[in-house]
Amino acid sequence: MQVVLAKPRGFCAGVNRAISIVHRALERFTPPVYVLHEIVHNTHVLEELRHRGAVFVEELEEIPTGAVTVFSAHGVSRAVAERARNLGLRTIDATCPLVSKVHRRMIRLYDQGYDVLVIGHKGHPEVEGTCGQVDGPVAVVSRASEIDTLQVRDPQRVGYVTQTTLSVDDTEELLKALRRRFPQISEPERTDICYATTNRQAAVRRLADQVDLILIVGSKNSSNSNRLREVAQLRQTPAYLIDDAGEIDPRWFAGVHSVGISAGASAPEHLVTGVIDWLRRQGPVTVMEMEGEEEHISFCVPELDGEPTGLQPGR
Ligand code: 0CH
Ligand code: SF4
Repeated sequence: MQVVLAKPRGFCAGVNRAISIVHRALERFTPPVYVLHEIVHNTHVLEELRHRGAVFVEELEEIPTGAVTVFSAHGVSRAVAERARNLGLRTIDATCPLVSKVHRRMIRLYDQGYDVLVIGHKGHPEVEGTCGQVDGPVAVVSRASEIDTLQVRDPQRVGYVTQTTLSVDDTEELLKALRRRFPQISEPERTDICYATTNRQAAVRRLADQVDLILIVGSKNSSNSNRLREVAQLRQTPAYLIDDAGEIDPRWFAGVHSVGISAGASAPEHLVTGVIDWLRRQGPVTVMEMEGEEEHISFCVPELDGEPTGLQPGR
């Protein structure tokens, strides 16, 4: 079996930073450290952090007053940040700086009187956090078919922001439809889909042309990991999203001579190694990494040596 590893794959700068913030909070403050929502959408990351004293909750009301509370990489609404303050929580913001950048643009457009559309998956925490940067109602657009029926105050003053982990191809199609309906729409210089999402999808697109089967390592609720699986499937290459090697079904490999492996932005590299080890146990394999984009982006991790000061939403 020939194994080809996608490049780039796995952890992005925002995920590295968010996980490091939880580690640092656990070192600086007495555990438990609470995290509102999964810090990133990966079951293995959560398991490891739980083991060290992190407690993941979905509601602020589950957190005792005064407890150190980290907001996840996906970001939170202003209302959530304010409620946390009112509940006396000591908050630390692990929102990816690229998501915060989207928040700032959302606020700017809204303050300038635009109707802002949020392009993304309804109910996803990042989309909820982005919508919740402004007070007024915000329309979330998930597919092009929703565009015709959108109600706006002034078609000349419409803007949009997007979720950072969308499908590059689907979004381009959706934006074409949006530009047809609102030719004056205010656009960012480039979409808010981040570098990591773009690079990982491009790598899987190329990988899909080289191999018989693709395995994407990532959790089922990870939006960007699901998009990677779809990219492969759109190229007619069978692809499966797996949390780890334990989810591999040997029947997938009938007639397969080459397998590509990638990992979502929230999936640790040791899980990819685990998949390669599983393949080695089935028979001889050669492993190579494809040529691809070198990523040099990293975000600094706050020191956390003072008292957690809380989040100034959208600033
Ligand atoms: O892909 P999603 O947004 O579901 O999140 P993840 O799997 O936790 O990956 C990190 C992205 C965080 C926000 O952009
Ligand atoms: Fe940030 Fe992009 Fe990673 Fe999301 S996927 S955490 S926006 S770098």
